[in-house]
Amino acid sequence: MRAKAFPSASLAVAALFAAVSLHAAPVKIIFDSDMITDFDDVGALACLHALADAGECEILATVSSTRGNASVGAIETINHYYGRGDLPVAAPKGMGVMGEKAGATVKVDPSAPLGESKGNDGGHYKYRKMLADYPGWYRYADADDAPDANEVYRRVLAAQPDCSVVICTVGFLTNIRRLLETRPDDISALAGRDLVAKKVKLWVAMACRYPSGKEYNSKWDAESSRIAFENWPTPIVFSDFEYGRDVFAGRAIAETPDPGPGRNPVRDVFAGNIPSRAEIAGDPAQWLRRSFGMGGRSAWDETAVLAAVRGIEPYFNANRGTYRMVGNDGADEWAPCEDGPHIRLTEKLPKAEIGRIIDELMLRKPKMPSQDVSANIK
Ligand SMILES: [Ca+2]
Repeated sequence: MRAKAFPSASLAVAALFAAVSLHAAPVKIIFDSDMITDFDDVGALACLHALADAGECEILATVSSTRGNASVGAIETINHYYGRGDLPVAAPKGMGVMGEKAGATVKVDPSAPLGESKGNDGGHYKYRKMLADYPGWYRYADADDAPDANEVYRRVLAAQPDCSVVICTVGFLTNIRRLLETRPDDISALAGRDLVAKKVKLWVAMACRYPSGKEYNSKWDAESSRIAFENWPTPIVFSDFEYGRDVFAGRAIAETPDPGPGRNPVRDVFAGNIPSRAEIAGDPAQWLRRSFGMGGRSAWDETAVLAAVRGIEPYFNANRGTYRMVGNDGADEWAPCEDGPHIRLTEKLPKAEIGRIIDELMLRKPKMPSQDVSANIK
């Protein structure tokens, strides 16, 4: 299925800048996330909802790129908090990362005690805990029970105007690969790549590592990453590992007064997973290696949401080239090229200011509180 990325990269990217710089209408977004271990995904989805509350975007679907047990339920819980509990959700079928960490080959045993020495649920603990703390806020306790991401992607895309949808991935590329490989069906007479070419105007991906190396999202399903990057028919904007690693966010919401159990899942995750200021002050270099700073957690995924909704111009410099997977062990490589199909984001606005913008979005109260929250707890 290998194909040239698109016929006129320069024209397409020029159009991209115009399109994302001058939004007259809310940006139509599909959000694709891996709520399996790390938690910048939670910040990213919170930012997306805040931007939707402000009328800057319209969220079309929120899908999981993993089969990790609580991955879909966590997305639903955050959607519910923002009054959008009815958004389409989905997960990959037949393949995809699962378990308590990206390298796991089996799913977490649902009967495993929650957080018992964190041994049974590993990095997935925070998401299993979210589902335990917010009963009644989600439909799918196991991602494998959720609809097929192929069906949701195809149904959502088919219903949208041509060249109108922005896809923002902040996890693995499993769903993107599977979508490209879909065949014509009852939803659309177009095969996956043709449907994407017709309906999608841009893919913004938190993925890859500059100038070369391995990055979590692109390496754990490397075959899907390779197929997705090589065959995607629109420009791709990358917020890569090196850009987001020293953008920090999340301490602001973590340090807000505790509203009590079961009231704010976004605050819960950041309050429960960010080291204290004193801990970081004691050994900032060690915490930086673990992707924490005084401002909170590295905000890789939140930066992708900013670029997807508000565009490149206000915040980032753009470098043209091509990201591609090399070899079979999940490594990637950036090749600069002035008419390349990809854009890599680099610092324009100081990163500390990007962190403050993200924090401000995460701190916003939902515009549409989901009724009396307690009334939804079964
Ligand atoms: Ca992620």
